[in-house]
Amino acid sequence: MKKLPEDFIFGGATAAYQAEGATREGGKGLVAWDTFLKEQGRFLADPASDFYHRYPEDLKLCSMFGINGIRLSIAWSRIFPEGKGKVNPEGVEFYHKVLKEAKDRGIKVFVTLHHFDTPKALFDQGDFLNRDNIDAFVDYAKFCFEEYPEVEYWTTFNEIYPIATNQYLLGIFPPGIKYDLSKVIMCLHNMMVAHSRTVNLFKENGYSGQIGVVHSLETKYPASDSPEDIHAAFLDDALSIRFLLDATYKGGYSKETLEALDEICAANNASYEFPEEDFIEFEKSKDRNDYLGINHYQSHFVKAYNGENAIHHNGTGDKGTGSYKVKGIGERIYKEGLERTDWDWLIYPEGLYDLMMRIKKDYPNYKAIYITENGMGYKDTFDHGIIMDKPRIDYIRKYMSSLADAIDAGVNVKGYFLWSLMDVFSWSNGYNKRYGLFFVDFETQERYPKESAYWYKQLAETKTIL
Ligand code: BGP
Repeated sequence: MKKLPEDFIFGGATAAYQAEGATREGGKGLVAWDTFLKEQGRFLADPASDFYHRYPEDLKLCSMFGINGIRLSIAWSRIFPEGKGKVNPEGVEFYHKVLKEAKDRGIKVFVTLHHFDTPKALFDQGDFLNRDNIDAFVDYAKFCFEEYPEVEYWTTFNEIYPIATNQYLLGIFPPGIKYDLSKVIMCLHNMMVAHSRTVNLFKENGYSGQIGVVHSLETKYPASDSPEDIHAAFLDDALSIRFLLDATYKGGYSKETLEALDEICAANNASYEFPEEDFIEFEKSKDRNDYLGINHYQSHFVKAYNGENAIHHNGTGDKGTGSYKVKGIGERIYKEGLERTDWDWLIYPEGLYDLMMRIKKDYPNYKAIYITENGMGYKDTFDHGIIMDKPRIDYIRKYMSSLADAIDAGVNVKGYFLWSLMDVFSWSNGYNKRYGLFFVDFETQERYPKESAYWYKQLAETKTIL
């Protein structure tokens, strides 16, 4: 039995494009995903879970199930359909209404400004590889800070690393480019500059509330004790974790991080150039982040790999079909005896504990941590309105227990947001990978609490992990 603090947030997470649906309603501008998904022909982001029309019902469910926090994102293209310039009043009003409904119910809201959905007009100009779009993002953020003083917690970006790699390494996000490490690195860096400039603006203009960033941090372990595997895990970690945490908290990249980057670039015929002035922004923002949001679902065991790039994304839930081998970095392997989901995501709760202890040690200016996403994609079965999702409950229990251990060991963790509040649309997997506490029948849009929702309610009420 483990206890969580009295003022802990037991939240649920969502994102605009995955929950709202209504992609062509209310004056919303296009995002790159709209055309990308249409071309692929597998699934679309409409209707998703129709949060655009059903947010009062979803927030009511939060209240009924003890959920005292929600993470949501503003769709940039609802506010500025073209990314900049003309404002869409209907989009602006929509988020005022959502925020009011949550406030009336006493639910704390964490608002993300960018969750994978750059407006198409800007995306087509190179997304964050184009530095003009850094200015556009900062302007959009400023507009939101002034328009929505009711927001208490702002997040600049959701998951910069998956954006960069899914867009330019795996090719599963638009524009669908594979194995271009130069683009990966420049996208990571430019988005960190956009984050840093936004934080500096927020603090220098004295807006009320808190601001932070959400990073996807998945712990890396060597597959064996061999020096080659240890080095492979170091390289994978350097690109996916150290690079971003250094930029967030150290005012620049450490020597080890840059050496790793150079080694990865040499193997991949890649290069990078970081303008000097960016480090002035990093230096100013490094102690201004009020919190770090961590999205953590899994860990990776990494083995040395010298072959050609070979990645296969398991986006269908056929267990064992995923593979990840990157030249000059390593191969992520399945470790015997460790559980994984149907989408090949390793279940390893120790990874969350190790990650948090490392942040406390290596980035002591982190101030506070929120677990902003964690959860289990699962093929739920629906039996006359009853959804028994025991594997999901076990998953949450184990990860929550790791989190409680980290708190006991002195890490300042203040809340947890389960991905996801209700079943939503999944970017590269569609609708059969469900994560919600509430089952959504995507035909009728009816919501049904799963067994996990009752379990989570008890957890939120007792603050005790049984
Ligand atoms: C994170 C994203 C979410 C969500 C989640 C689950 O990377 O921030 O938007 O989708 O992962 O991932 P998936 O839907 O691919 O299973």
